Amino acid sequence: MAKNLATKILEAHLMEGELVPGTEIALKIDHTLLQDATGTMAMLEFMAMGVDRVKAELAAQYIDHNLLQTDNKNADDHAFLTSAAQKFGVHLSKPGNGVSHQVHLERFGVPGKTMLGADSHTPSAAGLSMIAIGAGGLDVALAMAGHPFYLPCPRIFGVKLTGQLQPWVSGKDVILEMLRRHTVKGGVGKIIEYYGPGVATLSATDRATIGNMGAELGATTSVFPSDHRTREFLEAQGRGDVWTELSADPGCSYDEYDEIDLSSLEPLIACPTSPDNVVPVREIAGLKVDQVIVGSSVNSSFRDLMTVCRILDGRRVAPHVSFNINPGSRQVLENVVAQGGFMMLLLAGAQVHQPGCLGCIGMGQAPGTDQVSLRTFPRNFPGRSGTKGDRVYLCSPETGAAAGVFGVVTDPRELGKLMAWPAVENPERYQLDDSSIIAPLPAAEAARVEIVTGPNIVPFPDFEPLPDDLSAEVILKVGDNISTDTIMPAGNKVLPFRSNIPAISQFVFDQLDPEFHLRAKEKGNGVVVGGENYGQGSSREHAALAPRYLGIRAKIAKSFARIHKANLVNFGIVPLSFKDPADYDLLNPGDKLLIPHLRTMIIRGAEVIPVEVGGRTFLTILDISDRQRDELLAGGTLNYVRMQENEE
Ligand code: MIC
Repeated sequence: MAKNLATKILEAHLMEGELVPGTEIALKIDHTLLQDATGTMAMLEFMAMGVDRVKAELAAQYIDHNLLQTDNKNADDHAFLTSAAQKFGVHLSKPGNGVSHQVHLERFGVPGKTMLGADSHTPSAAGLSMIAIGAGGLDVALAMAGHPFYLPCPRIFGVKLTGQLQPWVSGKDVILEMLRRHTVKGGVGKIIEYYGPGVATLSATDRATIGNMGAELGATTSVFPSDHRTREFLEAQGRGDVWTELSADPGCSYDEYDEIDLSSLEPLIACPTSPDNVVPVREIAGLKVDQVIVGSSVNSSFRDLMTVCRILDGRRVAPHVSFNINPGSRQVLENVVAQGGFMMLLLAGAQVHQPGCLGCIGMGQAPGTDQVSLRTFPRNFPGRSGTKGDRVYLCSPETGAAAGVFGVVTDPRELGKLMAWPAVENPERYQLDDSSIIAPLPAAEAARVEIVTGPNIVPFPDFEPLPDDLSAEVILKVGDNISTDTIMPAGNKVLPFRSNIPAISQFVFDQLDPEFHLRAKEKGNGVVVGGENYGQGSSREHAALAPRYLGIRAKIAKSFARIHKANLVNFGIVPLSFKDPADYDLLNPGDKLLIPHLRTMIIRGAEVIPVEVGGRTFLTILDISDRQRDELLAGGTLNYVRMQENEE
């Protein structure tokens, strides 16, 4: 039977279950990816499993998020991660070497492999035809320890690409078009597979852009065929030997279809405050722009930055615009420098920063009050930039550069009146430099490495098993599409506490309700009520772990985002969805809920869980696997894994 590519890669890695959408499957994971913001906790979790050395084929730890060193904390975390990477056999990419996704593409990615990353943008590796999935740190720690990754089997959504992008339109516009059509919920439970004649017109790094922001569609991941464009990129990286050709069988089918004629796309922009709030750039043309940032985890490749360099070459950025460049990697920066791009940026008045995530995760670069910021980043959830009431727009490097030149939002095709389309391609052979990647030590030497834990590394909290009757109070009620940025903010004030749960828990829901943490702790057992797509966005498990630390025992929502739901179970929070979404309207903060015999019901496999409130009963659904039920009962996955190990 003719098969699509996603199915072929999944089949080659299937360890348990069958490829029936919605049922639980277990996948063998080849590569693991950690970054520093989620990685300190994941590394502590890995250590708690008592495994001597990583068992995945390749494990990489990147330091790319917490780059500001305003006190000891981030530097302590870097030292901890460096020593742990050495001890356990993990490649360590040093601060300043670049964003995990870009560096992994450059130096480690292999077509047809699976990867699990503690970062929702891990699917950037779609650029090299990997099935790369974002997950909570604990799931990645388990994969590092050799466990398979469990997930609901996704549906495969085939998107046929035809035609060719017009000048001044690029990969970002393709994914913005997907978001315009399908919204931030459109990819939930799906792998998006791109196919068709238009694919060959996109470079590996364009494909990475599209894969990266598949996360914004809520997709499990995205995948592209591995073809001559993939080989071209790998050869340019001196890694042509890892290339293999991969494609869907002719005549295969998909669970769902869409088609994009690349020739018909125009420059698009996502308006505040959601990545799916997409309009053509021309519709908001003329809006005064205060800040532009090109780069970070998406649109930070050589092609993207060099395109901006060429646009700015011989021009000056408008005087009122702060124009910033965040290179995706040291390699990108070195190659831009080698081709004279750096000088073009400097002479144009751009601020060039070190390679890393930076403003994308609120590590600096926050815009001023009411300022309009155009960013090539993947997300613009409220307050994510670090500024309350921020006005962040997401766009392509071309649109960002046009705003830099004209000082107002401008359709980049207007640049065509000033200059020819630069048509930049990635280099045929990159200048290579792996001096900022520390390779794993041989096992004997690794065994002698001492793990460095500074005062910022606080041990993982213990959680008790689930009680039989759960009585809890509604602490907060929120609306639809609440992102993990709202639940557990990032930014330079909060991120340094990622390895200190008691400290970070004080910031839970800080934007909406600064008293949340006090109330939750005071009440003992708490519940949060949410709308649709609750917990979308980042993979940060702290959005489950910190609320659990504060006593949140259940979340009741209309629906959940995939990674957040898995994280809730991992830390013993019961994810219940309303059977009748209208019951959402009946609940209010302060309501006292009782779920009698919750534990017994979970043991019996009950899917419908009645909840009592003020003399009424409403029904909720617990849609999780049998394995997840055991984890909930144990008080979380770590407790469950430890229990199993003790039994063996
Ligand atoms: C994000 O874009 O939100 C991040 C920063 O990459 C996060 C990771 C984090 O919260 O540390 C993600 O998407 O997983």
